[in-house]
Amino acid sequence: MTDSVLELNAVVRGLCPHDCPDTCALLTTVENGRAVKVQGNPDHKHTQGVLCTKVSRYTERTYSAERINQPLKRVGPKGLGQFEPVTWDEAIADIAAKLKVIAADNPEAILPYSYAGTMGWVQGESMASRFFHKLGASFLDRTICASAGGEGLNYTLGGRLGMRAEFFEESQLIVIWGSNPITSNVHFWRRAQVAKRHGAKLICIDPRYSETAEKCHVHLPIRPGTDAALAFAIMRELVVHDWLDHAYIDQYTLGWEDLKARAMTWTLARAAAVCGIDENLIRDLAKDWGTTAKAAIRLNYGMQRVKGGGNAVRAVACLPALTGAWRDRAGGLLMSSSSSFKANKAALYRPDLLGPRRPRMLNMSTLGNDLNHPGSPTWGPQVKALLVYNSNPMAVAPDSSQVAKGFAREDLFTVVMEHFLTDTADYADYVLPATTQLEHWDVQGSYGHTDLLLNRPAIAPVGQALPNTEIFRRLAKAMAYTEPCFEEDDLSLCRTAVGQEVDFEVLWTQGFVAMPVPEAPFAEGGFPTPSGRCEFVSERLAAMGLDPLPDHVANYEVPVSGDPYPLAMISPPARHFLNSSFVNVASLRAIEKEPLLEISAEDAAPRGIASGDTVKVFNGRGEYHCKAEVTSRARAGVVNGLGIWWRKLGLNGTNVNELTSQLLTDLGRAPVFYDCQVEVALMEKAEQHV
Ligand SMILES: Nc1nc2c(c(=O)[nH]1)N[C@H]1C(S)=C(S)[C@@H](COP(=O)(O)OP(=O)(O)OC[C@H]3O[C@@H](n4cnc5c(=O)[nH]c(N)nc54)[C@H](O)[C@@H]3O)O[C@H]1N2
Ligand SMILES: Nc1nc2c(c(=O)[nH]1)N[C@H]1C(S)=C(S)[C@@H](COP(=O)(O)OP(=O)(O)OC[C@H]3O[C@@H](n4cnc5c(=O)[nH]c(N)nc54)[C@H](O)[C@@H]3O)O[C@H]1N2
Ligand code: SF4
Ligand SMILES: [Mo]
Repeated sequence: MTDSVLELNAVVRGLCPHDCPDTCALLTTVENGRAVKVQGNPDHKHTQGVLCTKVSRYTERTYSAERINQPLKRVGPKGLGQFEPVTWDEAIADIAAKLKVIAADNPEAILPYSYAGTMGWVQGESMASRFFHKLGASFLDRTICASAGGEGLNYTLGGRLGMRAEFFEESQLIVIWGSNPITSNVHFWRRAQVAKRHGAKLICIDPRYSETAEKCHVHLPIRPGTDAALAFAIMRELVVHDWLDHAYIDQYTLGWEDLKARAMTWTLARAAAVCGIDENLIRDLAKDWGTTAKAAIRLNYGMQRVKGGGNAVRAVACLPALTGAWRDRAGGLLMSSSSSFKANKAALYRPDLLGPRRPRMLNMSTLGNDLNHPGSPTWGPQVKALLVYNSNPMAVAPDSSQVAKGFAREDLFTVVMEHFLTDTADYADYVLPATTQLEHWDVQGSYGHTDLLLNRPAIAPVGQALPNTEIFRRLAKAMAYTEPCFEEDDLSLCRTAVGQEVDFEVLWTQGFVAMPVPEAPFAEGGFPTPSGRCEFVSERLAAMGLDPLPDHVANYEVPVSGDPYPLAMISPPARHFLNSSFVNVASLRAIEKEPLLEISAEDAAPRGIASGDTVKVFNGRGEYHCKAEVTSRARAGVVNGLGIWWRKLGLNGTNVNELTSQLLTDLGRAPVFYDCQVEVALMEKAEQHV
């Protein structure tokens, strides 16, 4: 088997690499060397032949006239996106020369910055990690999305593991908690629909009356950051009514007496006051959870982007063990399945190239502070070079005015590998054109199901684009790195990544392979925690000086009387964008129309705001201008700023992250995007139509 030659006419098997729990299997139809159609693979049970609207239009994105198709060098001021084309040789030689000078002084002044533009194991961190390990660059703590909840799961269940997606179809109760699957997990939503048709009750817990909440039987519109309070009140009801599975608790859990003592302080009235909802909603939810067989929770990351996000996930993750819901394959909880996969990280990333060096680690979620830090003996050197790939930090990182100030530093050397001239690319000294999924090899697991998939290139690279791997290979050569690992080709990297446990032949012929995970992972305990039990109490947390039990941890920013910023703002995903990806795809932007703030009638009226008016959303960190929509999607006291728009497409060149802070969560060092107080003021009335 060798690197297959691209065929002019074919249907090519691939996988969707975007940051989405569905990880679909793709079929790309190629005619005369051009991709004409991208569809879901009907043979893959999680994809079922269906893709979301975004990726169904992948050819529009791939062949967009705005694709960067040659290396670019900055010719104007930083941030204005003024570039001239250069050759690859020139760009690589100049970048390597600059990195050598910085590294000669201290390689930790160089910082990689990447996230999940592609989640592929090969175009993600393979050759890139090798390069940065050899260089001795600073490490990046990749916390921007899932680390608070991920840690919460690790301490409670022992890993990012849970129910298998397919068995939600058999559930009788599905609690959709901090998630809007119609937007962000559409293949799960299809399964929930199957369950609903079989009589299951669907309950949604979300401050926003989301597209999903609208389709569920019950909606609990809790205040942002109050999920743990709700979970504790449910626990108390379970105790009071003895809806507990005592045998499961005795055999397979740790610390119930302590947890119970804490839960008993959470009366319905106390929780209702904290969550800002009617106590009957909580009572009924507890009864449903305590008395329904095959009861399942689909927890998602929306509820952990607040100060107490890690604790909230810990509290919710205790619920299935209390009722023994894990005993049935259609009961339990799923937040992430990513621990089901065992990428061969040592072979892929080659940490041995570090030798004895142990570079400092900088948190991607505090990029604003990090870029503006002058350096110190304890913190380490000032950041002098930033290499960005698979991410758009100017749009997605919190506290953008600080990020922009950092990126604007004249003494910062910035390289951005991208498909498009994003907000971040506008600040680059060099922009390097990267291939898309249709143009390169990759292999990848999923965080919403348990299949591993292979991606074959369907078409030749557009313009002069190169895979991330090849860009790092060329940089390694220019830096005179001679280790053979810098020569490894992408197909070989796919094999390296997968390791020995997976039959590559099956992956090769079928395009996907199921991981050998049990149907009901914790039916008989077997939690991969130190005690082997579901750990209500965690000695690992106690050893770090933290509360060993989960607790309700209030938001950093809570409304107090006389507060200049009395409204809580959350900024969840827009349906037709994926974080800040796809915002520049014209047909998708046409559906999302323009940056929008959802506001309740109660909050709009006293401010003189009507739908269509232009408003200013502001706090001590900055301001963001957008259109208002007065809607029941927003509850009183909470406004919803949807999607991550490109700043340059916003009314005043900012987006919601102009308002979010660089504070971090209780566990996992993650950002608190949905723990953010603002005020909203009318700027301009919409034109009156008569
Ligand atoms: N179309 C689309 N799909 C996406 C994305 C996208 O941008 N667009 N993003 C992808 C990424 S990166 C991720 S991480 C995943 C997961 O994405 P998530 O971050 O889980 O996003 P959603 O599924 O929209 O669910 C978030 C929901 O949580 C609600 N929420 C906000 N604060 C709270 C709270 O304090 N408590 C509770 N209970 N709910 C709260 C929001 O109103 C929202 O409806 O989705 C992925 N899928
Ligand atoms: N206010 C607010 N902010 C948020 C969130 C929120 O809910 N609210 N969500 C947060 C979450 S969950 C996440 S995961 C982060 C996401 O943050 P990011 O991971 O930065 O995601 P994207 O904004 O999609 O940007 C990814 C970029 O990678 C590029 N890309 C894609 N494939 C490739 C490739 O193969 N090679 C190269 N070189 N580039 C590629 C795309 O063109 C795109 O510009 O944002 C976070 N920011
Ligand atoms: S973004 Fe999600 S739903 Fe859409 S094709 Fe990719 S994996 Fe599937
Ligand atoms: Mo994410």
